[in-house]
Amino acid sequence: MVVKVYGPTRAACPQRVLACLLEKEVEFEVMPINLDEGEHKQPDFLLKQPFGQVPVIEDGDLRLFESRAIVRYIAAKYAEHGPDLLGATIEERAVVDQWLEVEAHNFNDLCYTLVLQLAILPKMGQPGDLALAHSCEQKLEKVFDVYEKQLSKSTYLAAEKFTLADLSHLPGIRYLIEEANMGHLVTERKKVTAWWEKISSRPAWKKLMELVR
Ligand SMILES: N[C@@H](CCC(=O)N[C@@H](CS)C(=O)NCC(=O)O)C(=O)O
Repeated sequence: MVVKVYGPTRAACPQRVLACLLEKEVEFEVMPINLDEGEHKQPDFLLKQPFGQVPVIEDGDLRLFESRAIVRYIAAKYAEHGPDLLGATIEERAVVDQWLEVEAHNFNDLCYTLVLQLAILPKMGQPGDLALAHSCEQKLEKVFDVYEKQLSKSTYLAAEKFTLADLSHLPGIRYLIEEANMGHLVTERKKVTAWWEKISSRPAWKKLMELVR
């Protein structure tokens, strides 16, 4: 059964889901949603995602939104395909969940605001708030300092192997480096640099980048 993914492939949250499907080698079909034209706020889309955001997936009778809930679902349902992204024991899964929560609550908002102010708004012809961007950058420095420490204890954030905790960071960090010119947050940290090089050179992520570009 082909999983339908609603959302533009250029947006970070759908990319989290697409990266997971590619890792797990699950067949999918992208159902394009034009954010610039506000398609995600139209009544028919709101029936799928009541908050008017992407992504949404449909897998048979199941319809699901929230990208991190979706990747957890895909990793569990398609456990027999591709690499294990969840952890093998209850304890390993708990640590993966912990770092997934860190990505969602400590990293994502700062990353999103920085990219919005430095890349997205200027592209739309609106000035970004540089003071807000600077404050987010300083806070993100601290988050990456924590990652640097963690990555000196384990090769990946939650384990010695790549998991959803790492995968979930891929879209946001790519935006920081390539769109917001914030690559120094990564390159100034040895372990974070080695980690980023490893996770962003995975075949699934490279394949997604080919689809997107
Ligand atoms: N927590 C949600 C966030 C979804 C989200 O913010 N999606 C963005 C694209 S990355 C979006 O739909 N933006 C348009 C909007 O919010 O109007 C998830 O992870 O799925």
